[in-house]
Amino acid sequence: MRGSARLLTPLAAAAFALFAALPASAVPNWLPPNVNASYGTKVDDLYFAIYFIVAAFFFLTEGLILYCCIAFRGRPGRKAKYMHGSNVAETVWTVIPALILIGIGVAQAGTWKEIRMTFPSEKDPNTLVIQTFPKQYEWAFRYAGADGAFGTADDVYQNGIHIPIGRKVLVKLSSSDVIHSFFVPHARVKLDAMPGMMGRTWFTMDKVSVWNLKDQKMEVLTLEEMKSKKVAWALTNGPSRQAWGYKLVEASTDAPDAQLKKGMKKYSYELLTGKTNVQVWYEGKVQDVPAAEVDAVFHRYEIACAELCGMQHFNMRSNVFVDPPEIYDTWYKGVCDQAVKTGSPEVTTARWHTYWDQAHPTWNKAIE
Ligand SMILES: [Cu+2]
Repeated sequence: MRGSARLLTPLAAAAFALFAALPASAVPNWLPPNVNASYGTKVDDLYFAIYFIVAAFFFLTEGLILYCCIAFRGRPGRKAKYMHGSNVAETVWTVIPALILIGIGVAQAGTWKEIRMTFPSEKDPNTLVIQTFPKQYEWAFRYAGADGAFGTADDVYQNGIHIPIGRKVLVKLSSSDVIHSFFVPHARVKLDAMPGMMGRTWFTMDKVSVWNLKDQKMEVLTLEEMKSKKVAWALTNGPSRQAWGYKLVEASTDAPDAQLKKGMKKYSYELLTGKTNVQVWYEGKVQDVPAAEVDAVFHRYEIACAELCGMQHFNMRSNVFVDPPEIYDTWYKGVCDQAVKTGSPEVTTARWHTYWDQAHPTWNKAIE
């Protein structure tokens, strides 16, 4: 046993050092920036608390296995002993995990209640209600339109969403085929879309996503931080933008990692040919500036499907654009006017009418 103890000490020290080194070097890059102002921090805090508990026990148990493999390995003259088990050991390794589980259960109860059991009232004019009705393999969204009611002729149908910065967004979702899952990593929001059931989730996003043209990277900015930047629009930003200056060039989702590592960019924004001046959002209003002065382009947050829903699941993505309030209002008025003027194509609306409006009319009613 003396030899074993000599082995155990450096092993335990190495395991502990590895574990202790992890948070400093790896944690900051693991998660995308958290822009959910309502409860995002609480989600991350719980995530890391559980992560560290699991990681500590991982190193403890794997370390013990490794130790036993080496310390009790077969040697000439050493005989295996048979034992019937130990009631003390069984009790200890049952009670400790049970207590930890209960502890986590108690610690998360308040956050669970806040996120999953309390919802912003739909009757509050400050709550933005958006419905989503995904299918294999695309996201489909619906806004109430000018009359404020769902299931009416002026509803606005979109493939991606715009939301005003800082406003509470309530998403009502279902599915018309298999189970999908509405996932906005930056907002720490995830909820399954179940056929035949309507689920609700909500969040607030308090930062705008922009693509920094100089550094070629995504940045998240508060309205205050945005004031000193000249931010232009890109083609990807929705049909009602008239001031497009750039177009988004995106590497295909199946581009090999090697190619991306060799300098191929996941995203880049190119100035549209023939553009010398572009419209930007600067100092709180829309202005016209030479393209050379532009700092950044309005960029998207990703919506992903987090449920393995079929062969093209990996491709089932969409966008959230978080807009300054004035920009959102202009966008929303634009799409509402368009919905009244031209209506939405039958191919888009038929599925909603049959499987949402007619099958479940109560889903369109505002919940207090
Ligand atoms: Cu899906």
